Amino acid sequence: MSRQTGKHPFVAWRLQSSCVSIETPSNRAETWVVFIGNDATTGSNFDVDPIKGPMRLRSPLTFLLMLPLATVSALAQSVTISFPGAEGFGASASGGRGQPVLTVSNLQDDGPGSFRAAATRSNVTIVFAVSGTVHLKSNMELGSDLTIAGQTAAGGGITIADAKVSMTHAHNIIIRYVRFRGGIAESPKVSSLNLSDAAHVMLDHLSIEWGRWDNIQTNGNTYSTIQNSIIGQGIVPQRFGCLCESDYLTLTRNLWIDNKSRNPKGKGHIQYVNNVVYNWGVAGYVGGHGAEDHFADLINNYFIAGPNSADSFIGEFTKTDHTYQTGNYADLNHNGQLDGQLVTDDAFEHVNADVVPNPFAKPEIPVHVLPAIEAVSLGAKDAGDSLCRDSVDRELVNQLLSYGKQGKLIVDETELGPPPPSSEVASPKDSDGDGIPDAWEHAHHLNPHDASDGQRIDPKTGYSKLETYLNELAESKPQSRLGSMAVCR
Ligand SMILES: [Ca+2]
Ligand SMILES: [Ca+2]
Ligand SMILES: [Ca+2]
Repeated sequence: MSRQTGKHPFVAWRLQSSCVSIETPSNRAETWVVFIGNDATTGSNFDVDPIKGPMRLRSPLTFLLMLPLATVSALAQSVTISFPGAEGFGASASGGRGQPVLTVSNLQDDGPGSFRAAATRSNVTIVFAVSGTVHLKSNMELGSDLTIAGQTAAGGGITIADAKVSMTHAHNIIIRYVRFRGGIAESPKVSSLNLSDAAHVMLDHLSIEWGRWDNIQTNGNTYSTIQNSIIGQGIVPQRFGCLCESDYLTLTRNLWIDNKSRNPKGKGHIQYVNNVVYNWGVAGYVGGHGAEDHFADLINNYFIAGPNSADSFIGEFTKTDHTYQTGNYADLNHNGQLDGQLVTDDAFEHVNADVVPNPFAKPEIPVHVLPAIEAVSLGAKDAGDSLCRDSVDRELVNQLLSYGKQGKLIVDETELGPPPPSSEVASPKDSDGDGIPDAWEHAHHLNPHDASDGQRIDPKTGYSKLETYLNELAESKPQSRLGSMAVCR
């Protein structure tokens, strides 16, 4: 048996490993990879689930795992993160990677070329050749193994309005740069976006507003992330942010604004990092306050009271809310300056939380943690559909930056005046319909008359050619990165 030792580039799981060449009884040489289960950061040990990635072992013993190289390659693909910048429990979602493309070409409620006809399918990536607002006539359910690439909507981007979008029992979904605004036209007691009973969902740069009960509901959700999003301006009858009842949900770098409460209400296992909460009404972050055990890590968040805010930036905890907190700030003085105070464990004990010394959450793809004050400036620049902030989102960010002076809980969106005008711009030409414009295909040595090349996975990155294009689009917002709030695609 020959032996070769060296580090395998499979670093996503931060496992030490070696390659070993073994001569099998059939004299067919196979290369195997040995994993040694020492996590470099925590000293903990993992086992390996091909869907969820490494799972924490209860045993402190180091373990050995041998897998054929071909199997390891397949596993390595399964942990390619959703896109650069994806973090937390949902960041291994692959959506419609490598699957065919469907193009939304009109703003109709249903029928060929509509959002509904495309997004209710599974095993697809959805791109937009149209921008503006889709007025849904009824609630809709998304498919599985699905990517919705809102960054492809030119001009003012895409808004889904007037009804609830759900993903009940769906799995493996990526959605980026879309506005979901149910509005007063939707049924009472529903949300704008519903992740209930869905698994492996990655939501990024969404604007989720005007939900009639909560803006978002996640009951029964597992292994998901909501990041870089605006969750705000809930409307009657309840006007709440999120009933986030999930096992392993990461909420990071979101702006929660003008919600009467539940920013969110956290039940299950909630990782809550670098969020900014502005102008809550009754309460900011709300505990699970149920008989069952709940776990939450609140790390480096900033709570800023606005005109409608009581002092209760946290509330409704019980001793079943096992809560780790560090680096959180609360600014309750409404003085137009960002000058919050560091939140102490005593503040959480005062509202009856069970303060614990260590965080529970160690997702496979960790969350990059910023100081709380940097989360505020980043949220102001980048939260929501920041490729094009419309007048609604610009107003919300202006309220945040008044640091206590401006903000309003609304009854419903009709009091805001006419809806924001949609800025419609023609999409670039995509002759073969693979989601990649001809010009980009030419520049990257693809064939603008061959739809199959967009689905091809680049072994160097783990992303399809289409995803490489989509990731580039999402990163191409130089003005918003510089702080402008009115940038359009
Ligand atoms: Ca202040
Ligand atoms: Ca193309
Ligand atoms: Ca092509």
